[in-house]
Amino acid sequence: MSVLQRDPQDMLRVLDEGGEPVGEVPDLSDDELVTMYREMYLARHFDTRAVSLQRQGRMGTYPPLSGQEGAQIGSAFALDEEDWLFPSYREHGAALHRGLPLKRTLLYWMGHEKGNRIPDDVNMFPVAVPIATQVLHATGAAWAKKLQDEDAAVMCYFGDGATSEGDFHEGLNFAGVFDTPNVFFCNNNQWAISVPRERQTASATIAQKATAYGFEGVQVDGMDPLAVYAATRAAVEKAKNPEEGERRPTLIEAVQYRFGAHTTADDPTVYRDTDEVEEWKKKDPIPRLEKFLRNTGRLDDETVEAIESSVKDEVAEAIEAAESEPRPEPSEMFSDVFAEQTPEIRAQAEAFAEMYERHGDEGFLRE
Ligand SMILES: Cc1ncc(C[n+]2csc(CCOP(=O)(O)OP(=O)(O)O)c2C)c(N)n1
Ligand SMILES: [Mg+2]
Repeated sequence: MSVLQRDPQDMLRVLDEGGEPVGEVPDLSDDELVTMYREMYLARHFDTRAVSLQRQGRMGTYPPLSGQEGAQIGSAFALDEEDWLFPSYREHGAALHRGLPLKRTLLYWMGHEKGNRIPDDVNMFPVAVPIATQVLHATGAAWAKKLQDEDAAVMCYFGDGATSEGDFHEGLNFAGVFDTPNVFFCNNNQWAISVPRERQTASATIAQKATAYGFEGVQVDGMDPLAVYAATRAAVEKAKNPEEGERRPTLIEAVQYRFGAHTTADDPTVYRDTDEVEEWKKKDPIPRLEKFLRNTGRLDDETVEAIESSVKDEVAEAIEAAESEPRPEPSEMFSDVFAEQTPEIRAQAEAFAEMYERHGDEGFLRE
């Protein structure tokens, strides 16, 4: 487990910005490495199209992931079939690797309740918008796995901003004490909307917070998919099969950057310099992995072109499928909050129906 047994400030790296190995390349087959590249490419193209759909009024608010593909795909790649994934709201890339159809992700951000429905064969929870709440769910799920003697790790994604929530402390503290099979994966993308990383915590790293909970914390270059894979794989294996004296949980801090806006509802130029964005773009995970794969003879022009064209078709088909669903009724937002409607939700649904009746679609949207 030497990958995890390191100083939390000693960032794990496998590829440098030019795609040259600077650490041990993980044991993945050529096919797996090319698939990893394809999925990152797919996530980027999906993201570009989703932002454009929102700009055209064909989708509601959307949180872009561009820049974070290496962290998302590299980490999801390290999960086994039986493991579980608890996302925040930005993990469309990790979700696609896991098998969530792109159409579902589009439906979710188009305001369809159907977008919340996870297929039965995908071990994943729905999007969590309230910051850090999924940390508690993931810790509870991992505890259940342990009590039921099931051999599964539980991966939980959250942002740098989430580490300031009480839920983060409660979840990680519980995981340490009850020794649950959790992988806590912090996508430190330097910003929590307009709050920069240095205003989030005075700790030198987020990874070092694990020390206080009694388990390992590792900082990894989040724009290096192979380093992310290596750290996550070691954490997943330890969660399920710890060695004598090892604690199951791990906190991984993946240092990265979101190239775009927090969501399509915000304007990042108001709070950050374009120079900063340009500096981080030099670390882009996609060309980095592409250079490595080309240099080692695993990828050539022909394969890249085939990937580009199949990805475009796949995204176009998903958009067509999502847009061919009938528009949801606004009242549907109340239907799946609980299995059985509570009196509070029923009262809200009734008040909403009355207002809708009175003001109609247009009047309602203006209010
Ligand atoms: C409990 C709660 N408080 C506030 C918000 C509003 N909010 C939405 S995203 C966000 C910032 C989260 O930043 P971070 O955890 O770094 O994740 P990122 O968006 O960068 O992926 C906030 C404060 C919320 N959704 N939930
Ligand atoms: Mg953030």
